[in-house]
Amino acid sequence: MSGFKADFLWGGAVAAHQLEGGWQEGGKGVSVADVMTAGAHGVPREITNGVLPGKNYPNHDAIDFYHRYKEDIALMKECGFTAYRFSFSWSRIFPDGVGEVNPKGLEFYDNLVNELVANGIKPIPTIYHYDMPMALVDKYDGWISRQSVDDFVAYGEFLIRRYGDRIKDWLIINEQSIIVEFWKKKNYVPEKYHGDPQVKFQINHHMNLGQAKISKLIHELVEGGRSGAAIGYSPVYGLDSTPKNMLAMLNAEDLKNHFFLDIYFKGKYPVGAFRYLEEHGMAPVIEEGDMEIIREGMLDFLGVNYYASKCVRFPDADKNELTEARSNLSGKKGAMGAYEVMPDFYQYMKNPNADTNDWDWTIDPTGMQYLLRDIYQRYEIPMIITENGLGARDVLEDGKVHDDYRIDYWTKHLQAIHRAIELGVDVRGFLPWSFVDVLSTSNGYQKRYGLVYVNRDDEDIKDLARIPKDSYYWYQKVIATNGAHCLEEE
Ligand code: BGP
Repeated sequence: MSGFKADFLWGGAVAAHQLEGGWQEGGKGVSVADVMTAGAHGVPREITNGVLPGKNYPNHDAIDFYHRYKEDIALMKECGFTAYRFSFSWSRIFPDGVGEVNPKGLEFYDNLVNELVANGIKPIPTIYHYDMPMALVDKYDGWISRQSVDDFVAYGEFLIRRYGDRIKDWLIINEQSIIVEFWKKKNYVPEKYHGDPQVKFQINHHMNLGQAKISKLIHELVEGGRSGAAIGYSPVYGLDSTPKNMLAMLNAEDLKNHFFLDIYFKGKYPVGAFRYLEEHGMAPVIEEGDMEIIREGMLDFLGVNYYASKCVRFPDADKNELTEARSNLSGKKGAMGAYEVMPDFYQYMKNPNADTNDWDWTIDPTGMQYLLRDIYQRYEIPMIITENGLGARDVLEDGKVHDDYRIDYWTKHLQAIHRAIELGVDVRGFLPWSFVDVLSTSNGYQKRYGLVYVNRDDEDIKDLARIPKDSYYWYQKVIATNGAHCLEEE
């Protein structure tokens, strides 16, 4: 018997720039995601200053959802989806970021939302998912300028006024935690700022203000509207029980997790982490009235994006200097670029007690139960899993993809969610990453996550055929039994 409630939402998640394509169609403006190259084995994806000749930008066509959304929604329906997480592309709606709205862009989202609703699939949108309009970067360096707050709010207000009758649950910003961690990869940050890590916390503060203002508008303008954010969340484990390593765990939890959730649900920054940033010259500038804006726009629910847990120790004396995280680009286990160090606070490291995927992301279903219970205990808010999945090099054999490793991953994570629910945590839905193979933000098309395979790779867009994987048919059964299918072997 499944313990998932009858109205538990089952679906999948995606983001505009990773699947839509049509980067210049229907009057769309350029976004920072459009100037991100493919990269290759060992060669990082690069954000270029504009679209440069001779470079490969794989999101320009992506998987052409822009033209194929009906076919894709039919596949969602056949799988049994009751919800779908997607993002609006800011520069498709406002090509210049502000000012004139683009009617063709709106028409696309009108059609998409209506098609979902007509198929009984609840649309759960993200307002901002890594794709700042390039026009605003050119104008004032994007999120680095405080002007971005007003422009973001104008865009958000436009969306909630237009779709608030059909859309009640809104995710405002995707993964501020990851935007801070990889601040030069998930944003276009001009070179002149690259040496100043304070900038990433300033960007984050501007996002907090914009998000809070939009949250308040959702409460005022949308009848029954609920505001949320999707956070990239990794529970942090201490390497061992030495007091220093346990302290490092607390430090990392504060700066990597509570730093975001305390803003969303308590309206303040955690004091210890904030003081640490002040001591190191990295704290954001907070203007008078800012914290009031944040308190007035607290969120109603949390979208949890969980892939992997993290492990820390107190920094070794010879490693005790500010170091930024660098991902594993080759997809060779153990080739992780660099682990983050915050001096005298924490040092990230590989967890010696857990396995990883090929890109060194820890595989840890227990972490799912751990984080859900921890977050619920601290904030007592409803949650939806808005991303969870396994990146792998799937192989198409005789028209089939046998991704039993992914079925195993999701089965164990769903069992962990179920156990957390049994223990009283309020989890209302599962929207794994990803419904379909989309462009990975760090590893192009080598790394796939979808329930549905897409026939393309980094260099060749081929025929973009959609081929349901074994995990798709497994998930169909999970949904049909409201979760019981994945609990059978618990
Ligand atoms: C999250 C993002 C998604 C998605 C996913 C997988 O951080 O919200 O957009 O891409 O991670 O990560 P990646 O694409 O880097 O493999």
